[in-house]
Amino acid sequence: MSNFQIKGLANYKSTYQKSVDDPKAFWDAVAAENFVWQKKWDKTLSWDFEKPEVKWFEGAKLNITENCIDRHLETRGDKTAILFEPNDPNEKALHISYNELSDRVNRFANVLKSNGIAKGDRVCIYLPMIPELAVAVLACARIGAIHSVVFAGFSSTALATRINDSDCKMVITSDGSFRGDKTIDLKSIVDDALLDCPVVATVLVAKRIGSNIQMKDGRDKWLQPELDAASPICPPEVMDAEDPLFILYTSGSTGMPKGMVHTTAGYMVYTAYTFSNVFQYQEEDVYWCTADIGWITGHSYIVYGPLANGATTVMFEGTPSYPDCGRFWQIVEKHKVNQFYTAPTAIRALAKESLSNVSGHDLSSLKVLGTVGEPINEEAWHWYDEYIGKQNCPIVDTWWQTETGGILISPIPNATKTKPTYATLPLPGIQPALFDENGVELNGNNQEGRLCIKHPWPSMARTIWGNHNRYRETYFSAFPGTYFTGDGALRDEDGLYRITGRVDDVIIVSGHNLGTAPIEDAINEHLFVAESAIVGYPHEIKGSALYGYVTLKDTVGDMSEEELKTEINALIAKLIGPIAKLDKIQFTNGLPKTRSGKIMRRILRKIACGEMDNLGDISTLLNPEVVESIKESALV
Ligand code: 7RM
Repeated sequence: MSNFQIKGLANYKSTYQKSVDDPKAFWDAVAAENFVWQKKWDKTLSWDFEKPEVKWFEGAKLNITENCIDRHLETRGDKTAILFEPNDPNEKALHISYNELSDRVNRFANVLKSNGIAKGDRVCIYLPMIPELAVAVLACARIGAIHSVVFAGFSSTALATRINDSDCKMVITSDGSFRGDKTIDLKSIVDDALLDCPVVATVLVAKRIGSNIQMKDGRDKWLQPELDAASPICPPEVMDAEDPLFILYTSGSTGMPKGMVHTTAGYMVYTAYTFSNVFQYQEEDVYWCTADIGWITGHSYIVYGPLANGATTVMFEGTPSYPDCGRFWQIVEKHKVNQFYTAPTAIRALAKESLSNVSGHDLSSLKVLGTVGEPINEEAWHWYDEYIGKQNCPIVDTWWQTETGGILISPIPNATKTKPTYATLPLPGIQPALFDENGVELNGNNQEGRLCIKHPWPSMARTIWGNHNRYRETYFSAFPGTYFTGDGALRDEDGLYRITGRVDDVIIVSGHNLGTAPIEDAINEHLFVAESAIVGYPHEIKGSALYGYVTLKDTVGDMSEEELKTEINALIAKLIGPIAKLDKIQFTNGLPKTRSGKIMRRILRKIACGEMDNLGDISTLLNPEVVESIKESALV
């Protein structure tokens, strides 16, 4: 892979420059030299951000599973492709080799076919983090069916909405799932959802927990007997570069979830390229991303990116706190994990616990640490650096979105420097720009504005399933001619980017623009604070005032709530300025979060504004129960 991995700052700079000067030539070379194609493309790129329309590698023919599986069999057939670590530490880990993965994917692909699934059909996958999930994803890709993975923590209502939006003909699920010391009855959630899904003809059921479930005649089938009867050979479907590979739903600020559509060739090229560079994966390494495959992070950096590189990718079924808060570190030690990729919310949760959870484990295999999903605060960044990385592992703070398909802004270990709370520099091919509210581009360094991307990259989503208008309006209308991310960012004196959060999280207090993230950072610096969230509420004089929700650690010494409030405000005044002091502070047992760990400020904002009865759908939250207790003691 000659031009694949960047080493050294000079190489980063020259590679980046080339990618901006001549994006087509740059991606042409990356795509030509590092993948197998059934036919090469006629045209590298055509694009129009007004329509908007983007096409990469038009005319090419390929199948992504040939790149993720078949091409590795000769040299890496016995190498572990997927290393499955079960929920229960006493259950044996499973090393699935590339040969075995090939066998499983081909059989599964044949099962899809024999159950009436053909190229272009949509298949909903609602599975826990077990090998069947990755295999089902790849089996769809093998035959050109469009997978729509729905995170197996979503409710039956949320599942039905997603199944119907894209008219899925089949659902793949399991009898249930293990999560910590609980089991979840997935099949009955599917049964409930399907009361409202007329198009679904078949449900394939993987056996995981061995519970006694209802099987509906003519619709439901156990997966294993089907796999056993299927042939282990299924020729890969010939796909066009721009054929859809998958749909993945992401929640908008309002209304229906958006079914982001990703296509085949560009997504493959970009996820493989960025995986290789951001994690600096080497042939013998073991790579672990703790995300769920139900999110884009799992699609791109558990399944497709790593497998396209012939990597060993860990799939963990369980949770960071079972059987205790040392589980992540125990797994790192057990499998000698080299690259570890997780979310700030997990880091903060574990940092809150006793250090003895970490210190008992040998973490010396680690080379690169990653974070994704939300801005990481200073305190969490330093804890990760010091206690997990032993100040010897670069932290790649990777900024990207479901819509972007792959990482756009991130440090590259051994090439570019890290800076706490900064995603730092754009990866090759990415042209970020900052704009002010009036649509004027902010040139030069030391600027803060709305983050846009000026030129297409191969893995950008091409549309919203069934609603191209919404795609245009959401991403291409605020700043015509560019892709608008919805995030704010600042560019420091050296040109490094720090993502400040969603732009709708900006609060204007007495004419001062305040980002929620820096205030939360300041609060989180307090020794006794575990986590916090800031929202604005209307104020007669200031326009908006600040309401802080603060979760404390288990130990707060002998301080009273009043003393704590005073100290928190003193800290904010010191770190940001008196203007950012909170008008109200409510101590909470937890903060409402999405299943992927993002704080739901929308709900907190409504509570702070006294709009308790109008919180919208909270059923898809990770912890809907905290909303009740926050409402009860709200300061309104
Ligand atoms: C990969 C993923 C996307 C939103 C995005 C940001 C936020 C993600 C970072 C981040 C600060 C980061 N996809 N975000 N990564 N903010 N630093 N490194 O999370 O579609 O689920 O979310 O997440 O606001 O727009 S996502």
